Order: sequence, then structure tokens, then C-alpha cells
Amino acid sequence: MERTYLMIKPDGVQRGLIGDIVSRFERKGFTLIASKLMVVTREQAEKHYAEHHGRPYYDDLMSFITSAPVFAMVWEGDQVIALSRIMMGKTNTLEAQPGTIRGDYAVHTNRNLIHGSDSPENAVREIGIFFEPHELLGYTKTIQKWI
Ligand code: DGI
Repeated sequence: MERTYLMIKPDGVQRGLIGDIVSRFERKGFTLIASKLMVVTREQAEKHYAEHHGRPYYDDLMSFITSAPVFAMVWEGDQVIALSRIMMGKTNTLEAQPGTIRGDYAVHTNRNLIHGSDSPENAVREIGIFFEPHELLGYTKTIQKWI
């Protein structure tokens, strides 16, 4: 069973898409084990996007992600890391297919609504940036064997 860090970015919160996006992952069959509305600090943003430091879009990314509340989540399920990336759609909104979150709702790459971990290592790292261990509430759903 995998865990991933998903974050509805400030544009998704402002546009009222929390319910839609959470619903997609619930209907897929994944389990929400932690969530909170929060404002990302500059320190958290720098850690989270460390690999983008120096890129032309870095300053905009930093100010955007810290500008207003995000909806931070941890989801659990088989292959949740790769499957949630497919459900999000490609980073570049011109390549994001209809039916994906970005394909359905995002216009610009720097306002692409959602973040999702791209590897098990990054999932652990990112969950640690935004959540304390006691905030993760693992539990079993009896429907799990049908998914
Ligand atoms: O995991 P993703 O969010 O799909 O993509 P990523 O981790 O490579 O990049 C993180 C964010 O940085 C992405 O959601 C938007 C921004 N970004 C990445 N590449 C570009 C970019 N923004 C712009 N404007 N141009 C880029 O090429």
C-alpha cells in the first residue's frame, strides 16, 4: 500500500475545486488519511520545490504557492503515486488530456491546480514537510477488497 502527498494549490482553492478534486480521488477508490487547509510558509515552499531553484519560473512559483491557502492531503492506496499523476494530467497544460484534472480545468502551466508526489521517496519527503506523523490516520475500509 502506497501513500502520496497531494496538494490543491491556491488557484484550485480560490476556484472552488476542492470538492471536485477530492471527489475524483475518493471515487477512484483511494483513502484520504490526512488533510488540512493551510498557508504554505516560505521555508516549506523552498524545501518542497528545492529541485526547481534557479529556474526562470522559480520566483513566481514561490510567491504563488505561499500567496493563499492550499488544501494539503495524504492519500493511500495501491499504486496511488503513479495513478494520481495520471489523474492530474501533464504539468504542461497544453499536453494535459481532457478527463484529467489539469486537462479539464487548468489553462496555464504556472496555475495548474494540483501537486502530486512523483516517486515513493518524494512522497515520504513531502509528507514530512507538511504533516506531523500523528496527523496521518491510517484506517481500513471494508470495501477495500473490491477495489
Ligand atoms: O509535478 P508537477 O507539478 O507536474 O511538475 P514539476 O514538479 O516538474 O513542477 C512543479 C511546478 O513548477 C509545476 O506544477 C508548475 C511549475 N513549473 C514546472 N515547469 C514549469 C513550471 N512553470 C512554468 N511556468 N514553466 C515551466 O516550464
